[in-house]
Amino acid sequence: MRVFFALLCSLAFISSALAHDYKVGQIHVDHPWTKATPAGARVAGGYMKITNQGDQVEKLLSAQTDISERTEIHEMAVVNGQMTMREVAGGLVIKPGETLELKPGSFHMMFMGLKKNPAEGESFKGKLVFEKAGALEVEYKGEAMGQKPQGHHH
Ligand SMILES: [Cu+2]
Repeated sequence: MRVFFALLCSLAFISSALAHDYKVGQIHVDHPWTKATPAGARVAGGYMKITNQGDQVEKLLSAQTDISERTEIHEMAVVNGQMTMREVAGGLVIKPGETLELKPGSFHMMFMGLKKNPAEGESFKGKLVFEKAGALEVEYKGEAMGQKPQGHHH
């Protein structure tokens, strides 16, 4: 029985070490991550889940990281029948009670002018700035490269 509990405790410890989430004001940010990119890549995408637990509209105004010269907040849009991405104008809106997932093929962060290529298993620091909640320091985790390269039409 004792062994069983010890095992349970260590499993709980491992899963809490893997999950990472952050909170500022009424904003909850879950699991910021990036897809590992090959050496030489100039851009990388950043993803996470943002939940607005408040009763007012919140906006993600800007973001930055230690590994990029600048970071843009992008959305996907169809232009002339082709899927392209563009910068979100005026900040990314998160409605009260909404969980917005930044993920490949949808809203995402774009790390531009990479100073370092994020590798699988590595993490790096970043900062998110919300209109009402203010600044939040987060850590992005590098996860395995996907099978197909991301389409970039900048
Ligand atoms: Cu993009």
